[in-house]
Amino acid sequence: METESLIDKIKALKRQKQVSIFAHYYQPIEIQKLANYIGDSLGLAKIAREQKDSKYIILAGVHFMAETASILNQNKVILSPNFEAGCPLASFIDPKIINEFKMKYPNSPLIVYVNTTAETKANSDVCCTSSNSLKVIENVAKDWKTDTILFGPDKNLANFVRNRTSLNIITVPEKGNCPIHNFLSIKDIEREKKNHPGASILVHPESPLEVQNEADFIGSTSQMLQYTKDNPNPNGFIVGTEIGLIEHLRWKNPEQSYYPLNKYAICKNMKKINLKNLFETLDACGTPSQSKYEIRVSEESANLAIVPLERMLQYS
Ligand code: CIZ
Repeated sequence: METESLIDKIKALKRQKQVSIFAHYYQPIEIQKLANYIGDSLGLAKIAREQKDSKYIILAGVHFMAETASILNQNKVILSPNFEAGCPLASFIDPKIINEFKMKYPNSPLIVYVNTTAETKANSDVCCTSSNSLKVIENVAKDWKTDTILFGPDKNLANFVRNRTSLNIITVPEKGNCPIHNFLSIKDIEREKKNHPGASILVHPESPLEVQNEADFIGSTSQMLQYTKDNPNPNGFIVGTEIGLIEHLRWKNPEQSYYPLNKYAICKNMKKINLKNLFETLDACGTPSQSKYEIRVSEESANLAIVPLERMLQYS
């Protein structure tokens, strides 16, 4: 099918079947443009909760995002256009690894990043995102009355918080990382600074510490977006995160200039959602084929995983 006709069909089906499309900032721009809501995983999960009029929610993002939305909205049908859209960072931690660290540090709470499976969340104490990691960690230390905190699986996000608190943060496991952000380097910073003199440098806290240290601003996708609005720069912005956010910025705030810190920072998994599988998911809504796209978290896991997620929502 031609792209234009696929887009028209998606728009028509969305209206006809009362479906809301939620897209992450890292989604291909043509998917973002079809979404009812665009945001980070926390923002999308929160909006999903407040949604009253949609029968179905299609979550265009990687698997853990759809799972999180489903755990927080157990009475809603959450659909994913492609179950193969995984997150390599989430694979760095699992209940077995958690158990090893819990045996060593039995009295220390475990905070896990939202980029984790439902099983991992179910075995943790509190969850966090890159928007609220610092706030969550400080509140957990206070409430658990401890200065030793287990934190995983992203070693770079752990370094980001470690540099901003006096707490003893143990990374679980030691070397977890997002390959897209972890490969950003000082060389990228040097090259892009030369190419775009005077541009502000924004980087994601999943980037290596030496890259974070060169930034004018370190923040999550939604925080970077806000920063570009609050701090306009006629010389533009060098943006150190997945390319989807740069496409979003160019679309929504075209009066400013945005340059990728590295043009190869593309998450293959995020791009596994496309017009074709989005159309197929919409087409299946309300038919027996719907089950092929439905996110199902076991009741047991969902009831355990909702606890760290709810704690995070209270803290942030
Ligand atoms: O929380 C999210 O959605 C992720 C994974 C990154 C971000 O900064 O938005």
